[in-house]
Amino acid sequence: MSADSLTWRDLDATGLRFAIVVARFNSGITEKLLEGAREALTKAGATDVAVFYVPGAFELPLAAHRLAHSYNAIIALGAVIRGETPHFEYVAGAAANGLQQVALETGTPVSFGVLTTNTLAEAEARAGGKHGNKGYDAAMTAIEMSRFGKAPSQ
Ligand code: INI
Repeated sequence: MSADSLTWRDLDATGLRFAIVVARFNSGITEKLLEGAREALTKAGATDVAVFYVPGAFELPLAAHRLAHSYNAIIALGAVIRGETPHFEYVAGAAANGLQQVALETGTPVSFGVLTTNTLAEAEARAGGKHGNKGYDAAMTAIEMSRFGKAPSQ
């Protein structure tokens, strides 16, 4: 299939198992990301979706590592907001690097639905606001990568 002909509308999540891991920190944002992820999975036909919570984005990689062998893909959701923390770079960097490491070590797709923004308003715009919903996008990426390299289903 060419890059032009594949659209998210074509993605089929039937028969796949998904784990969504949600950070409770900035829960006003992360719950909206969760709504977006659930909407995408439901639209694509997923019926096997489990949701797990961790304290903050820093904990997402360990949770993803624990779950990686039991699911077709992991969707990691969090919100790291620069204005609220002097250690923004550490938390955001640890989440990004750690989640990538889990994917590469285990071979299980881990999608990065972690907002890293300067302000709460920027996060709101990306959690169901004018810039869409990053949770929705992360779920669609998880579906696509679950199918990556595998024969199309009949
Ligand atoms: N965790 C977040 O998910 N987002 C943040 O913005 C944040 N800030 O601001 O510090 C944050 N901190 C908590 C961190 O993820 C860990 O839970 C904590 O350091 C304990 O390990």
